[in-house]
Amino acid sequence: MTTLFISDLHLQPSRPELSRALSRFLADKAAGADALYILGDLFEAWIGDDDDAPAAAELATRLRQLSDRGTRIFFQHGNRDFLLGNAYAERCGMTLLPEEAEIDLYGRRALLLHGDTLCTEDRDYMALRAQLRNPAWQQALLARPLDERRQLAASLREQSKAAGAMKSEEIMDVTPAEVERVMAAHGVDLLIHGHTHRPARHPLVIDGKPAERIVLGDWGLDLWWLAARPNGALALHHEPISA
Ligand code: LP5
Repeated sequence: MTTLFISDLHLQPSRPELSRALSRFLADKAAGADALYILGDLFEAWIGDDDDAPAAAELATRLRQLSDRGTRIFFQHGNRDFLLGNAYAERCGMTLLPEEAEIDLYGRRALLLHGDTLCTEDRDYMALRAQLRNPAWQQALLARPLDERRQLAASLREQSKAAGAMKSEEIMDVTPAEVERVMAAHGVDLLIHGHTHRPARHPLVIDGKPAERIVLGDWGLDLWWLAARPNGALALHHEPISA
């Protein structure tokens, strides 16, 4: 019995090896797992559930197979795939999680986040995020033709890369006070998130008690996953992504 966590795969047509690595992961490591949690940025850019890209259809089939065999699959939005909706989630057999999701991990309460909301010092991003998550803006955007949405996503990526080159490493990492605040607010001693691409296990003290923040890794060179077992053991793993 095991529960697995992954995030920041950034699946994209120019990197087919990522999709192959995920297919192998689903068939081998995730087969028979109690649950698989995908904590956002599964896709490099998700422009709407009506996207006709064949890779998305193939992935839906593979996720659905895992779900049909009894592994519960949960998805939390990232800053690249916040437009992923119920239609695609249902095709995959996965349940959408809220932005801050508390779960019962074999008797221990854990908080799951994508991780971008922890970067509160990145004020330009926070302002952009408020606009991108506005439901009225999203509705209007999703009514636009697919090609137009693709172009907007590409343009946003370019602007984000240019902005990132001018930001310090500290600004793009989590704000420690925000980590403490959100963990204390949820009364948890375990936080699991992605987004920063800085995989690590950070011991903490929250409300005077030992706690931990686990950061999942992105699937750039290695595939990363966290495995949780019923006895409370947690292990952060990685393996090279083969061509
Ligand atoms: O993505 P990552 O990790 O490299 O950088 C993030 C923050 N950037 C983003 C933007 C995304 O990369 C854009 C991709 C979106 C794909 C899906 C789009 C679907 C909708 C559109 C098409 C249908 O999230 C980055 C953070 C970084 O994480 C670390 O936390 O710093 O934030 C920024 O770079 C934001 C900039 O600082 C400020 C904004 C510049 C762009 C302004 C464009 C305004 C146009 C608004 C139109 C809505």
